[in-house]
Amino acid sequence: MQRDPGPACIALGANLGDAPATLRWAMQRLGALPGTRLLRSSRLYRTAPVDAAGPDFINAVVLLETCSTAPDLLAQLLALEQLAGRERPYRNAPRTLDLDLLLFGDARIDSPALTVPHPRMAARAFVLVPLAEVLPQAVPARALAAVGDQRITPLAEPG
Ligand code: PH2
Ligand code: MG
Ligand code: MG
Repeated sequence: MQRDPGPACIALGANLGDAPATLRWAMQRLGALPGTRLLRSSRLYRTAPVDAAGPDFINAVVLLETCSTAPDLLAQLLALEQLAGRERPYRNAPRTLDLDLLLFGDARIDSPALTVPHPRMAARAFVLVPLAEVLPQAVPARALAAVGDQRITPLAEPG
């Protein structure tokens, strides 16, 4: 029997436009990518900007099972960002949709286009808190404690 390398983990973020609606749309589109299945979605969280200006962000994390390679999945993430009207006027500018590949199973990737695990994820509550909700074994308690001073609160569920 083949060993399961684990899911792909995607961080979603937005702080322009109707960010909760865009994140829900993106979750649905991620699950509809060819050869891909949405395994779990975290709640949506309102978060303070980290190393960025502008309004609060809405953030979440999803787990995917996928037949795609990591570079193919990255290209699909960028295409969805484009569909959502993403512009990049400067680094960490407010955005309609950001989709970051956090983990790709247990793969370690260090190419010019892609570093996995995501190099800054351990410093960010807006990644670790939703990731702990959907994949608790990936987030040690001391990692969560280390970002405990960053503001993050779950959004009320719609309806
Ligand atoms: N993304 C960044 C930089 N800072 N801060 C929050 N709260 N949420 C984000 O998604 C975020 C950020 C770079 O992509
Ligand atoms: Mg990002
Ligand atoms: Mg990004």
